Amino acid sequence: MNILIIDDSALIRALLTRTLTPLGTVHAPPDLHGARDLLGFHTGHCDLDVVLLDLEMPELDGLSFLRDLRAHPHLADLSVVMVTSTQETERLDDAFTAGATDYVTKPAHDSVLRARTLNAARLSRALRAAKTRERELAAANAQLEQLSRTDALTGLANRRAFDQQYAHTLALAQRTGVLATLIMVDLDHFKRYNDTLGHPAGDTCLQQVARILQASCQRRTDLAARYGGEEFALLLTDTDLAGAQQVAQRVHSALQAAAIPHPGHPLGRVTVSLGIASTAAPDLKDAADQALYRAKASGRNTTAT
Ligand code: GH3
Ligand code: MG
Ligand code: MG
Ligand code: MG
Ligand code: MG
Repeated sequence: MNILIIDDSALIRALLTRTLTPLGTVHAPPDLHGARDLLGFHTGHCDLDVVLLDLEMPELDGLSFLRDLRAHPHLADLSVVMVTSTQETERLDDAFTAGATDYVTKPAHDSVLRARTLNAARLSRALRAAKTRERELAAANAQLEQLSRTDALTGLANRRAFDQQYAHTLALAQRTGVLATLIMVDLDHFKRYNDTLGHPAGDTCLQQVARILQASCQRRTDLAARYGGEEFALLLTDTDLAGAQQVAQRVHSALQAAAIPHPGHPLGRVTVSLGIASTAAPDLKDAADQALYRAKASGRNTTAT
């Protein structure tokens, strides 16, 4: 346990130190500079569990020092026990208002002083532990939330995340008239890819294609998602048909450059078919599916609208 004693009297510092040393490490700096350093006024870091603070000090009153201390967010949960003489007790109202945890009157019984100090330190530690747990829980929840929206194989947004964004985008388009465009992407002859190279190779191929799709969506408002199986969806907010055509062309070009070998494909490499629809269509998803079907029917490795 780490205890800080702040008192202008060297004699009191020595007496308190002697009494409290059985509890842990006692720091009793001779001036307030030393106290501020141990409290981390400048660094924002503090290892103390409890402070014993003299109410009456000539340089800076204990009450003012307490207010300074409480103004530092990292010290919000640090217990401060006021050390007062009996005739100062009417000032305790102010001390508690300023954030004092407890008080002892001078001269204090050793056992009372130790018990009060120990309890105050335990309170600091309990509050600190609760905050840490709270932070860890929040981080774990954020991680879970992220996982629940992510496709495990490709790292893209999953179907669930897509459905949410799709509903939001459509609602926004209807309310504000902002144009949204959906591109459905399907790998060509992918069953043959698995059949000739094996399912694990197929998985790797899906990861490669996912990276290309992600890279082809350059705006922060674009969403590249794995819709299911070997089918992907690119949801482009505030994008017209011409903009979507650009994205589609980027996808075809990047796949051509990547030249992922596909032995069962007439072109010998992995290609995709794309279907584009914009919010002018009555049902965006159906319209994009129909466009994709036309792209497949017209020979694959192409884009239809
Ligand atoms: P088309 O050009 O008409 O789209 O033909 P296709 O073979 O790509 O279409 P089909 O729907 O017949 O087959 C899709 C294939 O995608 C079959 C399935 O095994 C494969 N597939 C779907 N999900 C995964 C996956 O997660 N990993 C792997 N390796 N393959 C997958
Ligand atoms: Mg004093
Ligand atoms: Mg199919
Ligand atoms: Mg396919
Ligand atoms: Mg398919």
